[in-house]
Amino acid sequence: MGFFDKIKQGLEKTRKQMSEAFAALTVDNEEFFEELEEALILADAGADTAVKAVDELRGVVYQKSLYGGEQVKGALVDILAERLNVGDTGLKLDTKPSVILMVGVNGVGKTTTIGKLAAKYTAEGKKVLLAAADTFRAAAAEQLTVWSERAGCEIVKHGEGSDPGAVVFDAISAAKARGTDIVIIDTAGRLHNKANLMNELAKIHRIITRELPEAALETLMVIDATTGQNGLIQAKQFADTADITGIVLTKLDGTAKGGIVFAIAREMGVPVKYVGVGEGVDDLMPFEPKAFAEALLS
Ligand SMILES: Nc1nc2c(ncn2[C@@H]2O[C@H](COP(=O)(O)OP(=O)(O)OP(=O)(O)O)[C@@H](O)[C@H]2O)c(=O)[nH]1
Ligand SMILES: [Mg+2]
Repeated sequence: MGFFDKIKQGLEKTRKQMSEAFAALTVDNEEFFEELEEALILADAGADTAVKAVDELRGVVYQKSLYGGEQVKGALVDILAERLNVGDTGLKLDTKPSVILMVGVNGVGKTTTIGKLAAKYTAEGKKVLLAAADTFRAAAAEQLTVWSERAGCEIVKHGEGSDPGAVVFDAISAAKARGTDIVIIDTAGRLHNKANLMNELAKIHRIITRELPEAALETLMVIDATTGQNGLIQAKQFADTADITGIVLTKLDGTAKGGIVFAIAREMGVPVKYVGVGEGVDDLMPFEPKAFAEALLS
């Protein structure tokens, strides 16, 4: 299944809301615009995005005398895609080694996303090394080990309760010694308290930039789409600590809140780079604004 179909399937619930709005288009334009705005808000796009996108669409529809579902959809796709264009959606991993640091609150899908990325890059012939820097729970390293075996890549781990910074240090040393292409670091989503967690992340970040000052570093914030606006509020607190370079939006399958991508683009100002559309190893898709907007309205 290609990008478009996977996304389409994942966005089924959000798409349903949008297509109900489009059903009103044939009845009366004003009713359609109202329903569209409501559908966008229901999809958690945020009131600001909903109002502005619909205003813009209203202007284009009247100005260009657009007529019928397909023409209006085409215009809306362009408007929505434009709102998602907040930066390069590709991962910049052009040094050897380069580093991906995965952060986010507990349960959002950090470890799973790392597993999927590890499998993808390993299949592309890259030498990948995972760093199990979530030492808070013993199960965390075990879960990452399973993914490393599945992907066929290496892993560096220490015992439960050990210093995450030490894991990162060891992983980087190993990467330098072994000619690793990509180091992917898993972090805890929860510690004894939040200050603790933020300190830990800051420390990990310092170790990476000290040990690999020239390396390409992607700090990816993972957000669970099913938590909608709440997830975004939590994510913003993390963003204050870590220098986020991209977002991974997980669990887009089975949520009616797919519109959250618009709120993320607007409020984080950082591009969504990947989306998770399931628990399987292949269920991670590079994010493409236009294809996403098209899938949303298809
Ligand atoms: N449906 C669906 N489930 C997902 C997706 N990504 C992750 N999950 C599931 O979400 C749950 C939590 O995923 P983890 O990868 O363990 O999350 P985490 O952020 O590492 O969690 P902590 O280590 O506790 O902070 C697991 O059951 C995953 O299978 C996705 O894109 N779609
Ligand atoms: Mg985890």
